[in-house]
Amino acid sequence: MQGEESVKFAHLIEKNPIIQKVISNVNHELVARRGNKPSVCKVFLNEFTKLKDTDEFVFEIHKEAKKCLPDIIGNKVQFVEGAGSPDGPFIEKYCNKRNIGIVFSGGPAPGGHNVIAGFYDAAKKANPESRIYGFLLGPDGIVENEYVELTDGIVDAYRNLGGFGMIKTGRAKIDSKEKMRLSKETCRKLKLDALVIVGGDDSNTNAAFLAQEMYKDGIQIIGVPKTIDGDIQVRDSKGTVLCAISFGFHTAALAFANAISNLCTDSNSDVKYWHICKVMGRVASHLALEVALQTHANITLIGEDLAEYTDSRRIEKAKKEGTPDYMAFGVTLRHLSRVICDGIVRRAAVGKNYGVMVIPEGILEFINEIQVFIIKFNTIIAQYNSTHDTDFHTNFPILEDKLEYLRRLAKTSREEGTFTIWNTRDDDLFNDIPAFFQEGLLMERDSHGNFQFSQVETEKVLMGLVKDYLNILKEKGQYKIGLSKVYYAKTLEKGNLNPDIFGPVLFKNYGDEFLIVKETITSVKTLKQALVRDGIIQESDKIPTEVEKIFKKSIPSFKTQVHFYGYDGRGSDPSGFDCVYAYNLGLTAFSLTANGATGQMAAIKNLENEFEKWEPIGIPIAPLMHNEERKGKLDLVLGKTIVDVNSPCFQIVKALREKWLGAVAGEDDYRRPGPIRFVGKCEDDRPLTFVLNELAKRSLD
Ligand code: FBP
Repeated sequence: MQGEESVKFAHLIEKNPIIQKVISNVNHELVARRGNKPSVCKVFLNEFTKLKDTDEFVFEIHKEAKKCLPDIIGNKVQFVEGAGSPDGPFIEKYCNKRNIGIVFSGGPAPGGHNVIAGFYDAAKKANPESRIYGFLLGPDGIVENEYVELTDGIVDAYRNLGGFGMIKTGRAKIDSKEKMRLSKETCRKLKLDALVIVGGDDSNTNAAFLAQEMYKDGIQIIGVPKTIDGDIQVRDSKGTVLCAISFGFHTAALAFANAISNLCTDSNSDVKYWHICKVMGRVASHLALEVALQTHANITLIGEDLAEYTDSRRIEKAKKEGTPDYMAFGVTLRHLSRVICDGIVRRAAVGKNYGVMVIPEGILEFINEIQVFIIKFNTIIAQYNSTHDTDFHTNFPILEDKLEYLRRLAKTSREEGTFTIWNTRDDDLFNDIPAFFQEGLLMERDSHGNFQFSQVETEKVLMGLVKDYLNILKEKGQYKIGLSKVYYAKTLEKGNLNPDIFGPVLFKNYGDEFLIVKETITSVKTLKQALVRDGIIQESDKIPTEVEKIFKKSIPSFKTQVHFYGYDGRGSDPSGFDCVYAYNLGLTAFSLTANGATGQMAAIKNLENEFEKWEPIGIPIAPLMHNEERKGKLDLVLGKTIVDVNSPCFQIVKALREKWLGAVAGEDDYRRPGPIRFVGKCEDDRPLTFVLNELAKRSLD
């Protein structure tokens, strides 16, 4: 029931066009975005484009890829070139009336709508009669023949806008004979000439298998590299970069960086919290690395860096003893928590008991003991499913059931004495882990067999250990807040006390800019003992109020605020870079289609350089594939690219780590990336990670 007031205001809205404009969802930003025309690569200024195969780039071909994808394994890298003044047959073929399907697959990534817009514009320009079908809700739309025919109205409404709202997305995989049969049926019903799959590594893997399967039917399959994770990067076997990054990465990183930069400002103002920011990126830490460069947060963990860690003391000891020590390689959760605590304690010592820490979502993948658990569970679950021809997660729906099954495995291993994948030691170690984390590790994998890191509260696990260790350090008197010498002197002088008399008794570094209370002074009681022992006060005296105040100020309390940056960045409106990049990917995908390619992925070479140097290309997907463990067995997939710890951009971050930690007196080195812009130039109008790689390459060459 509408109240009288609501009716009154409903009338007001109805009658007042200015109010209507203010509350309309079509605001200035939306109109400007929709009206923005992304720049196109020079080659697309030609009326027609053609493809030129090149042998310049070579790949190491996996024998399984050769066996499974025979019709597309011989594909070459293709440059998109202007077709000049082509002959009649070329024009006829190029401008053929086509039916083409397009689908989003996997998580949203900013720029997706521009891929469709670029593709749609090019297809309609070649032949306005061509029909473009958008399959709904991801690959399931192909299997179930659920689609919408795209029109100017639909496409125009989403130009330069974030999300995948136009046709939605889904994570299904066309991985069974039945799904393949149904997909072919859809293609037949719609008389499709081609299908464009806009997706990540797994979706492009799927694209290669579809290309092979539909090769004889003459249906072309083209992939487009999408994912905010930034883990689709293509190099040939000589290391030449063919695709520096997928679209969506830049915007997501900027969105995270902007929010995290605001936390740096808050933390530095309110000086009481450590902000713990988990950022998306299923496995690779590319997003965290870019955020580090964008914000200069105090601590940024990079998973790939942790995996490289070697404990030189342990290695030395093992060498002397003549026994290998496998635990000397890679970081354990406990060790990592110690490294984090070291940073926190050092900042506190200069009065900064606050800061900002960035944790990549996939960090667990790089932690020794967790990686072992993940691999073991993948195998155990796969073995269970194939032996019992049923589903592990359906049969053991709750954690207790799963743990009971593991206990039984450990018991069998103990009683039968044979080596099995799960023994008593594994069981004991696993039982030391908090229940919520056990549940996370045993969770169902996604349709592609990936561990779902976004569902696990990684930061909770890590910060639990950090808090425990900080408490130990606090009890030992090693975690203290450093107090400025000036503040100390002023406080004591207010009580008519001589700072130089109390200073040497209270502090271990009296004379420094930031004073740290001695480790032995951890309570009011030990404070009094120290003062009495040095003859500053008598046993019967009270501790002077100002001295007690100084002591209390030195006692830290570790307060955190935890944030997760993922879905918000994925849903952001695209940056100028992603608007232009994605639109040109759409144009490239059409050029590949119009020129008869299949099993190719649209890409832009030289993305790390100025726009004028961008070169649209087609990359063969099959030669990029290799075998990887998925759901406990080896599968042929397109490999993910993780952070290269030898890359200049990582080395630059490493070189600046100490500066950004800011464990020295003075202001922190925080950087303000600012909000996402879709037009205009600035230094971060491309991802800083590859700008730095390129700049370093140029100056080191
Ligand atoms: P894609 O690889 O499909 O682009 O998705 C990436 C991602 O956003 C990861 O960063 C994250 O771990 C995952 O998707 C989250 O998955 P979901 O959307 O199923 O929660």
